[in-house]
Amino acid sequence: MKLRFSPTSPYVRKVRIVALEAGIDLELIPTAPWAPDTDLPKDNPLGKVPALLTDGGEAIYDSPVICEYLDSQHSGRKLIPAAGGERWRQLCLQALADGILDAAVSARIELAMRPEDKRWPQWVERQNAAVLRGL
Ligand SMILES: N[C@@H](CCC(=O)N[C@@H](CS)C(=O)NCC(=O)O)C(=O)O
Repeated sequence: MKLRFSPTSPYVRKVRIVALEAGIDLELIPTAPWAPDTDLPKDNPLGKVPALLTDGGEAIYDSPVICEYLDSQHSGRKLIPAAGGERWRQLCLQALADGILDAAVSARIELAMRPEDKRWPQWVERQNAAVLRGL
């Protein structure tokens, strides 16, 4: 399996940890999602990493879906149980972690990419507060 990845993406890091826990080797394909000439949308129309390419050539995207897919591809103890209360607890924890990442990335984009005169400090404060509550 191949993973389109960027070394700075926290979502990619999450997927790589799941792959390690599951004992699955991923071939890493360096991808710069923000590059204007990136071909990433052919594998993920949303233009985001991570995107997983299965051995059958299918593209799977959005990190929670990739994590669930990887977890289905090994015979060891499942990280995300198939059913029962523990499944919903794990999925909820993942949603919380993803929400923390969403808020942190959103604040980072505002501070690092948006022109200074167009920044919205209250937005950054709101995102940072969500990160802290989530943690
Ligand atoms: N919900 C997505 C978020 C992925 C995401 O936002 N990735 C960022 C890198 S950290 C990206 O590729 N951004 C490019 C863009 O938004 O155009 C997931 O969980 O996979």
